[in-house]
Amino acid sequence: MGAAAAAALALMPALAFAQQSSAGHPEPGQFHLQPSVTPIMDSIVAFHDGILMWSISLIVLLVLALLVIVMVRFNAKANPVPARFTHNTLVEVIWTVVPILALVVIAIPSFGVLSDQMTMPDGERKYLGANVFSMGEVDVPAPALTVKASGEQWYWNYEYVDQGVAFDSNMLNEDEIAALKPGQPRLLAVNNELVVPVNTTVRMQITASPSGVIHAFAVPSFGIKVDAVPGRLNETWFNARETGMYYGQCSELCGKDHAFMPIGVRVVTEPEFEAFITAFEESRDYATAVATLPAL
Ligand SMILES: [Cu+2]
Repeated sequence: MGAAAAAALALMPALAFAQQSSAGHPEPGQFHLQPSVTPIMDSIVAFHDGILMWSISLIVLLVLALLVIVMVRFNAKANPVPARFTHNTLVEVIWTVVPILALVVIAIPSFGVLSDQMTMPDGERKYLGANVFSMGEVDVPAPALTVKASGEQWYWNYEYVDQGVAFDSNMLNEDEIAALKPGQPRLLAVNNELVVPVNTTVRMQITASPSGVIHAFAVPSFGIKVDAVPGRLNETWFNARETGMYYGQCSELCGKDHAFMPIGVRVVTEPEFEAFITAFEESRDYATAVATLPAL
């Protein structure tokens, strides 16, 4: 009892911290989704916290209640002579139709969110945002930047397509983090972050090296996860409303270093991004360009 209370107390600060934090990476003790900074992730959080949690909670309670009734009323002691019937049409219709209705209710907002994720904004289409039962009320501007992410073995290569500049992004080991970027999360920090502007729609083109394997590009705070397939260009988009560092990981079992090819996206202000991309275009050197940004 004492040990359980001590364990609960030990966990509480971690839970409280995880709840307040807006860090774009997982926290010890966290058990909710990572904080959202895009309209798509708003939809995913609303879908999860709303219809999905209510559905599964009610279903669990219903099944639990049925089990308790069966155990109390129909055990051998309480009910020594069981009924012999094997069919009941009404009950069979109910237990077929009710799950179908439950699936339909879940499917409607789910397909809406999926369609939002897969449809590139054109400046006119409305998105669901945090209200997955709206028929669309969130404005999203058309993409102003195109980035191609290519899954390599085992790191990511990013190309600013219209600017014609590219760079590799590799994971930092613990010694490198301590030396170069102290405080950044283990197994997520990278040497070269993908730099994008805040409040700007970014078109992400996702592929993998032609001689390579399938990876997947995923950033939880943005609500994006797209397969990176050799010879195929998949597309998705995001529009981040807060500056900061956001981390993701390869999300397709791709080989020996699958766990060690994290994705680091740094969202900066628009003037900072202008300075960065101008320096990148002129120097064609990532290190020179990133030197224009404030230290992380
Ligand atoms: Cu991979």
